[in-house]
Amino acid sequence: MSKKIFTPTKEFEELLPQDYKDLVNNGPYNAPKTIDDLGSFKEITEPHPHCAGCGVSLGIRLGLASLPSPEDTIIIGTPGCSYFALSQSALNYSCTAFGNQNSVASGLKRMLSIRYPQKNKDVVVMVGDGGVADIGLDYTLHSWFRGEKITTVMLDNEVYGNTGGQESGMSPKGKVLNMAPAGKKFNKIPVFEMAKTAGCRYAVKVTVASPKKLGAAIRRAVLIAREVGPTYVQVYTPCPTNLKFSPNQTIANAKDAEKNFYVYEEYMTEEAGACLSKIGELKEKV
Ligand SMILES: Cc1ncc(C[n+]2csc(CCOP(=O)(O)OP(=O)(O)O)c2C)c(N)n1
Ligand SMILES: [Mg+2]
Repeated sequence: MSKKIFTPTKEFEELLPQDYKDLVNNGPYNAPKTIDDLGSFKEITEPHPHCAGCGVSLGIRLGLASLPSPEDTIIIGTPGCSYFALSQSALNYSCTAFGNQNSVASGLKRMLSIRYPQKNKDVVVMVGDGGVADIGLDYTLHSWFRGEKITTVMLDNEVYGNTGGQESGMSPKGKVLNMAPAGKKFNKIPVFEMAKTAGCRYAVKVTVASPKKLGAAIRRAVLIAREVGPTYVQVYTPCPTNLKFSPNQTIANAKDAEKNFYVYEEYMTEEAGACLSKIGELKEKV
C-alpha cells in the first residue's frame, strides 16, 4: 500500500475527521516508528472498549507501534478480547472463525507472495491464548511445521476473557476462575517450547512490563518471517477483570511475572540470527 491510497483528494481534505488527517500527516505509514516514538505520532490504534487496565490492549498498542511496515501488514485475528482494539485500528485486519487463524494467514501469505513478488507483505496473527493454545493449536503447530512465513503473536491473559472467564490451556494450574470454580487441573501448555521444536525460527517470551523488549521482539519476528520462516511472540497480558486484581496493578503484576513464571527469553536459529545481522537489527541490545 502506498501513502496515496489514504491521502485524500484536495476537495475532501477539509471534510475528514481530525483523527484521519493526523493519521495521514503524522502516522506511521511509510515512516516506520518504534516504541521510543510513542507519544510523538498518531498511532494506529483508536479508542476501544476494553476494561480499565487491560493487558491485552496494552500488548496490542505496543505491538502495532513496532511493526516495521504497517502499511504493508495484514493482521489476522480470531474472536476474543483482542478483536475490539484490532477491528478499530487503521490497519488491514481480518477476523477468522475461532481457531483457524494460522490456516487463513498461511493462505493469505502465499497468495500475497504470488501477487506481489517484489514487495514485502507481512502477515501477523494476533490472538488470545485460547485461540492459540486450545482451539487453534493444531492449525498453529501445522503452520509452523510447514514453515509458513508468518508471525504469530499470542496475547496471553491466561483465561477466556471475552466469554466471561473459562479456563484456557494457558491458565496456571490450580487457578480458580469465574467459570472454572474447581480450579484448573493441569499446567500451562508449553507453547513457547513447542514453537521451538515445531520449526519457529524465532521465538520470544515477554510481558507488557517490558515495552522495549516487546517492541524489538515484534519487529524482529516480522523481519525474520519475511526472509526465513515462522516466528512466534508470546506476550503476557494480564487481565484485571478475570484474574481479579486492581486495574492499576497490571504492570506491577507483569513485572512480578517476569521474575518467576514469565522470564524473558529470546530464541533464534542461526539462519534467523544471520538474517538480523545482515539488516543491522542485532546492533542494539534489548
Ligand atoms: C468456533 C467458536 N467457538 C467458540 C467461540 C466462543 N468464543 C469467543 S471468544 C472465546 C474465548 C477467547 O479466549 P482467548 O483466545 O484467550 O481470548 P481473550 O478473550 O482472553 O483475549 C470463545 C470461546 C467462538 N466465537 N467460535
Ligand atoms: Mg485469553
